[in-house]
Amino acid sequence: MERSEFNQFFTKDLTVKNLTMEEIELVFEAVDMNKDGLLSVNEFCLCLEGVQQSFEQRLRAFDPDLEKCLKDDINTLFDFFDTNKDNKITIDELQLALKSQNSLITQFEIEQIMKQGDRDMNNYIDRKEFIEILLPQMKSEILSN
Ligand SMILES: [Ca+2]
Ligand SMILES: [Ca+2]
Repeated sequence: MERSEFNQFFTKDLTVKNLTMEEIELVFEAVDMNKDGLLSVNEFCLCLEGVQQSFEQRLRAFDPDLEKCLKDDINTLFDFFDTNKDNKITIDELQLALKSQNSLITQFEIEQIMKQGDRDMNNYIDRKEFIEILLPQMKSEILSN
């Protein structure tokens, strides 16, 4: 996924008007680990992997306003994935959302992402799990800059 596609994903496909370009950039930077301006499946998986211990201390002192802003972004992303709006992301919804962005993604890769995201193993990713996965990742990315 290229940066421009990612931006489009938020501004056009998602029809979200309350996100600023800066916030979108922030999300992209957080996910694009190797800074090549492209999102790979690996980066998406990594982004789902969760907390890095070394950042925990600094995370506690994290600006609550920025945290709220990040949570809003993650909630927006969750709503995009949760197509039937039942506050659960099933493997089918995950597949649909990811395939719309990357038609080459395999079933195996989608299952891996699901496995990492579904922490209580009830076969769907709820809003809390989604935030738990993405928030620490985005925070640590900001703190490391
Ligand atoms: Ca759903
Ligand atoms: Ca779950």
